[in-house]
Amino acid sequence: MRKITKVVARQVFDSRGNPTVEAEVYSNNVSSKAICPSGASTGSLEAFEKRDISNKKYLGKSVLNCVKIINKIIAKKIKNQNVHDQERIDHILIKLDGTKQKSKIGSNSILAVSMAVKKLSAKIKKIPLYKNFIVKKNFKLPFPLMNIINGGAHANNGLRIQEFMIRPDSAKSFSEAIRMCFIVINKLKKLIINKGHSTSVGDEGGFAPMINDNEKALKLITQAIKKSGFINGKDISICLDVAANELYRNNKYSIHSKKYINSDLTIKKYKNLIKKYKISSIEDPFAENDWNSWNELMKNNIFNIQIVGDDLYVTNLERIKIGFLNNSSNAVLVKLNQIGTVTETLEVIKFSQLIGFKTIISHRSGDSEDTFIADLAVGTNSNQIKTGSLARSERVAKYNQLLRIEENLGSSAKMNNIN
Ligand code: 2PG
Ligand code: MG
Repeated sequence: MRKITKVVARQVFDSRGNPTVEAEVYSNNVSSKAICPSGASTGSLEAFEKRDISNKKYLGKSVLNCVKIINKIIAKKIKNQNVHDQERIDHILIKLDGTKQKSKIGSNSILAVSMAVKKLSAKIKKIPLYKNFIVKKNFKLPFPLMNIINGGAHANNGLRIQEFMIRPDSAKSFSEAIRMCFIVINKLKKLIINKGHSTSVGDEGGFAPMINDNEKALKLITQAIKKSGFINGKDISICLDVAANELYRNNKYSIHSKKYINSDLTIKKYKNLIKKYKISSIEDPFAENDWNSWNELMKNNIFNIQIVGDDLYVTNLERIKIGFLNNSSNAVLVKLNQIGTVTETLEVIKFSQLIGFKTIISHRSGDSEDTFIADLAVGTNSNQIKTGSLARSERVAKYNQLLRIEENLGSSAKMNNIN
């Protein structure tokens, strides 16, 4: 047993330049710190992110109340607790809040502390963080879902689909996976320049060229894969995050163009895209409460692609149970701050793996230098990790951490299964 002796918090900034919470947990003279990320396209049932909306000094975005809550309330509550008893500490935090969506003290106050505790426990045990989760041996590296073109709420280019990603399916090692993505990104950059577009990047580091047609983006990516000497659908496959919550109105969707169409037609158009561009994964193809359309797509999943629930599940066990019974998806996106504690996140991962869902650990569009999710992906044998492009240091930091983990594992390092 090692006791927590001190907890301090401060306001720092995320990759979009917005204030966020950093917590630092101490056991005597050893300490660890963690930073809470923040989303832009959020599910309505996500844990609540507390901000000082009436404090105009930071345009209502500061988190100074969270800092106060951690320093004055949480610190007292978890002082003297055993740093290795993550579940107990997380339950103290959950109880302290007492609301369903952690709206009283804020999921951002809670999560920053929860993650810092996990890190401190690993530090005290003198083990790498990835060894302090569920898996104890035969660690596997996740496949990167690398976001190379940004649209939707993550860029202002008019692209309707939020994330166009590539997954290096034939990679035999994590470093090879990154190399393959690196090549495609470089070829894509040239193609974008040749078309006269800007190569500036969006929130997650993917290019954000001023094209407003999904198929134009898909064509560019297909060409880049070909120019790289890879086969689309075999070496590299294209994956999408539609973030359909943002494109839903009166039971209709405006995913494929500005026009709103019903979900049957939307599914038909999805099927065409899947076939034409060999798409192997679609996240949030429908809105968070449109369970019927999710089920229709699964029933029509003739190419057996990965269907991922993000805003649908919001990393919430109860929602995943509904999705399982409803045959809504075959994979789940896992975001710590959607639920708010490390313990609840691990419960979601364990249950999802038990029912045969693929688990994909994810960053948020507002993220930081904190690399916690890289270790979490390996420590839970999650199949994939979604953490942006090979650009913007907050994204690259996670890939770099995974390269270090691969090196640390040495010859025992294996890639996870893609199917
Ligand atoms: C998503 C995420 C991360 P945000 O929709 O999957 O890519 O975006 O953090 O804005 O919700
Ligand atoms: Mg998403």
